[in-house]
Amino acid sequence: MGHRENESRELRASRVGEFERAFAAALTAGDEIAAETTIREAMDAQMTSAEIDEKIIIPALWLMGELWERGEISVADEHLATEIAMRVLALQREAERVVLARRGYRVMLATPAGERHVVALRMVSNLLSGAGYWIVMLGADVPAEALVASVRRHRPDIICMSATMPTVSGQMVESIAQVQAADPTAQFVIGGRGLSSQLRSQTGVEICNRVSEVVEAVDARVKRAELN
Ligand code: B12
Repeated sequence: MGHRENESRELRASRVGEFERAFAAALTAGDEIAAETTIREAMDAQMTSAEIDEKIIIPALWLMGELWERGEISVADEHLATEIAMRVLALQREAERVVLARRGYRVMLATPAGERHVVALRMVSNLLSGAGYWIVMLGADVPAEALVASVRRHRPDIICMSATMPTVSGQMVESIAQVQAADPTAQFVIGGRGLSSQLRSQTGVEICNRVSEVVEAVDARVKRAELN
């Protein structure tokens, strides 16, 4: 095993250890909010449900049992801790339900004609796919007509585009206009330093400043489309 790999394992193990200690402290204090916050952080750190169960919740419950045996906490404290642990399990189930619900939605990704910068688009793809969305990645340099044809074929719920070069902003405007002409309900989430102010006031278009905003933006657009 390489040095780097060893280091990242150690880092992960130390984070898991931190979650375990924080969760055990929350159970000992009967603090449901702190317990929930710790589990949300563990989920955000990409821990699976099995890892959260085995490495955080179960060890904390063992500790509660030991504290009770030693007479350091009352039976009521132990019951409260178990009740909090059960509520946290419901939280895990809810998070899984949200991921499964997103599987039913397709997000198409592309950059407009002339745009070859795709690092942001790849990050967006990873974030959306990790959140459960079904990705249709067209990649870089997609002309407006080709995008329209692909939208007709794959029927995405949302289209994400990125423009880094200010010179391609016009192409982005053109792509959005052509897709909206073919499907007036089309929804866009876009970003990139090349976007012009013209795009800021367009209907059906949401602008993000950071890749980390994309899941929330797509969630909101999908919900809005469902309500219409
Ligand atoms: C990597 C890179 C390349 C690579 C791209 C490889 C690839 N496969 O992507 C290559 C070498 C091919 C390249 C080529 C060129 N590049 Co270049 N490139 C870069 C570089 C170093 C990094 C860009 C990047 O990927 N950043 C990482 C992303 C994640 O960050 P970001 O773009 O800032 O995105 C943030 C937000 O805008 C937002 N965001 C962006 N898009 C989206 C989309 C959505 C949906 C969401 C939610 C958010 C979002 O999220 C990010 C923050 O969280 C930049 C340097 C720089 N300062 O940016 C130059 C840079 C962008 N390139 C530049 C230039 C000039 C070129 C070339 C013209 C060079 C040449 N003469 O050939 C060509 C043009 C190619 C083309 N037609 O597109 C200039 C652009 C200047 C300008 N404003 O016009 C820069 C700024 C370098 C510089 N300082 O001069 N480049």
